[in-house]
Amino acid sequence: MAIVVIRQDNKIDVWKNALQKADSSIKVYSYLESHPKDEITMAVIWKHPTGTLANYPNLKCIASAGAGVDYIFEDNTRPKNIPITRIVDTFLAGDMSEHILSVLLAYLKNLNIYKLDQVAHVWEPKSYLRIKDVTVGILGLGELGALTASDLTRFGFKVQGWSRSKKNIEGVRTFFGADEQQEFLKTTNVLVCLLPLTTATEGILNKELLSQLPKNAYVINVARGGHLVDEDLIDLLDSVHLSGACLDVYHTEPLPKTHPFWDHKRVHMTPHYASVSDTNSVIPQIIENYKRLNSGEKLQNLVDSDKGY
Ligand code: NDP
Ligand code: OXD
Repeated sequence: MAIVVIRQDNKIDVWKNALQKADSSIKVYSYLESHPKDEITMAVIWKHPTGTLANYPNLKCIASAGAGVDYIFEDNTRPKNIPITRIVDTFLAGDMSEHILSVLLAYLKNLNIYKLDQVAHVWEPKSYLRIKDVTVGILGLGELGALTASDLTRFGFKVQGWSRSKKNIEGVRTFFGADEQQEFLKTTNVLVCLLPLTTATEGILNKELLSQLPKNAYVINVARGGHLVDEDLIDLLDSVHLSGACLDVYHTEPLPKTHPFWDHKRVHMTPHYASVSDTNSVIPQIIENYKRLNSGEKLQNLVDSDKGY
């Protein structure tokens, strides 16, 4: 029994060492080194190369090193009948909430526009918005959306959220299902996407949906690039139906240099770094699941393969 870490970024040794340090009795390998494939029972992965999961005949669990699992379902060569777990973590949720608060304040007070003005040596005071006058609408009221929603109410924002099933969050107006989506959209000034990417949510941020937001609405996508129809966003920004957008995630990451978002004045970009799994905080839940796997106990933070999240 052993763990393999599979990821293509430069954090593979950080994860391998952190797992090893957390419990030195567990054998942990990087998929890049020579290792006994038939010993591997758990794969701790993040955006793995397609096909690599099929190399492990005794794999019993796929553990996503992040909250999202869309990239796992995209790999049709993955072993299908084993559990998938994901990260649920207070720092991951808190960091996302702080990111969204920062983006909101920059939007209200025109900070991104002033940065462009500064570069162009332009002195042009602009009217600003107040927190109390803005309704933030969050698509997805799960681990990240629910915390963000309640945090924002404490700062004085009016907050509403939309999810698949009905939620009760103090101070937050909640909507659910297709029937309640229209009312949610037409009363939202800043739309935040915190949905998982699934077959049901792919392309959800399209012209039809975004046009239902009031004129001058602002869009924040921190979920996945696949939620957004890029051309529809650009059309609605150019026709000034939307006042701007802040994006952290993209169809292709890194975003290709020729993509129109780079030079669009009303698109503000961050490089998929809104909220990142902190090994110190999340390794214990992975180790705990490894132990449960070995003792046959129910795993934590299981993904529902039928729902895709
Ligand atoms: P959760 O699974 O906890 O929550 C998902 C929410 O979306 C739930 O409220 C769920 O409804 C709702 N939802 C799912 N499908 C639908 C649907 N078809 N219609 C309406 N509502 C739906 O996810 P997290 O909050 O942990 O994470 C959300 C996403 O954030 C991740 O999947 C990931 O893509 C992204 N993320 C981005 C990061 C970044 O740095 N940019 C960092 C971490 C995550 P219900 O509760 O009723 O099931
Ligand atoms: C995640 C992410 O899903 O970082 O955790 O996007």
